[in-house]
Amino acid sequence: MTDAARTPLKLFQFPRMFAIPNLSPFCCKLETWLRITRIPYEVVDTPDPRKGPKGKLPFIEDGGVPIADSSRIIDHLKRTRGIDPDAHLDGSQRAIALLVQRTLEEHYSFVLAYTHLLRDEGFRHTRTRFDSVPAIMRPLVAAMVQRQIRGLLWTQGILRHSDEEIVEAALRDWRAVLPFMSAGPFFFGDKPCGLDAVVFGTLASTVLTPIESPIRDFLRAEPQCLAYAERMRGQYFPELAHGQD
Ligand SMILES: N[C@@H](CCC(=O)N[C@@H](CS)C(=O)NCC(=O)O)C(=O)O
Repeated sequence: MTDAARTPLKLFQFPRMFAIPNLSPFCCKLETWLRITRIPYEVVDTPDPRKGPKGKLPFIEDGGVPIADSSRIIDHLKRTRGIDPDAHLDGSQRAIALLVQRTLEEHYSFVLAYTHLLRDEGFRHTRTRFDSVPAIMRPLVAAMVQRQIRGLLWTQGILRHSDEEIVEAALRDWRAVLPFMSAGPFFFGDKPCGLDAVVFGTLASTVLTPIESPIRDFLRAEPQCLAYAERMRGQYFPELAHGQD
């Protein structure tokens, strides 16, 4: 056994908010993947993403070595722990998994940043993440972070659209993804795989938080969707399952 396999790895992520593993879809994805694969870890609450080796969260330290980016971390753990929750997938499921992951991570996650961190309804709920900042500095830090997010979303392009257009684009993402979701218990049926961590990562933030949006309304009205999110939370994060959504 190597040193890395003996020491529990450290997972650096934003502190929890609401009754979900993490508001960040990438942090939620990685922690869910760790629970699916039963790899031991300890969480280090990290409000400031600049602490990460690539300036983003999540990141891990494995045997003292920092590794950034949820997908690279998962590849590293598959390799070093010899665990692969995707081993049972066939070629077509692997292709669907990648397309769904790209849709949710490379498009929908930007919508989440907009609805949860910029839109008034979202910011009303998420401004408490600045509570650890000294009161006198809080409005300044919150304004600075919002300015950065606005810059990121403007450069990415999403912020050049109206609120209605952003919502419509997000609904298109989910209308494309949902037909591939099985009746359960997991995305592809009886066994969990890495895609479940990705899908739960984005769904939890949308349907298991009190942040209202037309996207949340749409997804909560899709019967298999809310049941899936609640089932994933109940199975992998039973300690959160009795929270208020
Ligand atoms: N590709 C990265 C994305 C991580 C990411 O975008 N994290 C966001 C939170 S959801 C972050 O740390 N943002 C802070 C920043 O960009 O300053 C991954 O999969 O880990």
